[in-house]
Amino acid sequence: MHGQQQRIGSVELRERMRSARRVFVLTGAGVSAESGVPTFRGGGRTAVWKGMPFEVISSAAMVERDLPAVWEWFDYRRAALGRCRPNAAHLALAGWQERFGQLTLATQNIDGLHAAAGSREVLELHGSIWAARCLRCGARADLRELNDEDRPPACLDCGDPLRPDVVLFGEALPGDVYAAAAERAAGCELCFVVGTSAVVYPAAGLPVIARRAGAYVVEVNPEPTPLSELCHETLQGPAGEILPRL
Ligand code: BV8
Ligand code: ZN
Repeated sequence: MHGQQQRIGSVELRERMRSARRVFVLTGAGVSAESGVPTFRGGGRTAVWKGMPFEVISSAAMVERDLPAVWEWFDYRRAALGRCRPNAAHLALAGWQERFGQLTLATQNIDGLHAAAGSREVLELHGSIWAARCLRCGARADLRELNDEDRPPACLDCGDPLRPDVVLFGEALPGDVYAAAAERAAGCELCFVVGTSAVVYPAAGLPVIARRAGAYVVEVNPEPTPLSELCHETLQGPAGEILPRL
């Protein structure tokens, strides 16, 4: 179909989208699915790599036990991501920056595709696959610029091993990023929950904060999630088809 596609969502949602000034969006792996990035859960399956559920390989315990294996897992995913481009969902959300007075985009994704689509000041709750940090001194490195084939690579400041700068299971989220997201969630009028299975905490608690503070909460996902009941409205379908029509 060409031209303007038919709008979706309730009359109430359209009215709220017209009047809302503060909008909060939480995204998960599903927003990148149409870019070819595999999700972790959904469709009744959970990701496994070399026989390990991803909660095992992506864990704080595995950094202690086998850091080279953790690097191998993230190198594999980074290589696959190099071929992925932002999709219509990322682009629609980037366009929302101009549409609403204050748009806060918080993502659980580490793929950097929101920024690639033009979103600014993305709150990356789980870090970035394109960054590394030193186990000893905490210095950060941009993996797009680091020329070190060793695994683990060495810190340019102190020589100690680097690790991927992502939040693994059993690790705290960056406090300032989470605090900023929680504050914006508590202050928003309209909250969208897009492409997340909503089972990983504390990120999945952000829409709950928004709802308790009085926001209108809308879910975009082809499947129901534990948060669906809490939402005022659920728009069932792929984010790349739904978001451009809102
Ligand atoms: C912490 C980076 C404490 C690494 C990831 C409360 C209760 C129970 C357990 C806990 C709890 N609080 C904390 C925990 C423990 C744990 C947790 O939540 N476990 C769960 C699983 C039971 N949480 C933690 O460990 C967190 N840390 O609590 O720290 C602490 C405090 C102080 C000091 C020390 C410690 C840290 C969690 C971070 C984990 N890191 N990512 C990596 O990528 O390898 S998590 C991982 O899941 C993903 O990376 C992603 O970030 C996250 C969430 O997944 P989703 O984005 O939702 O993706 P998923 O695949 O699950 O779902 C895809 C969805 O998309 C589906 O619903 C599908 O239907 C939909 N979809 C598909 N196609 C489309 C679509 N939607 C739209 N359009 C489409 N086309
Ligand atoms: Zn260092």
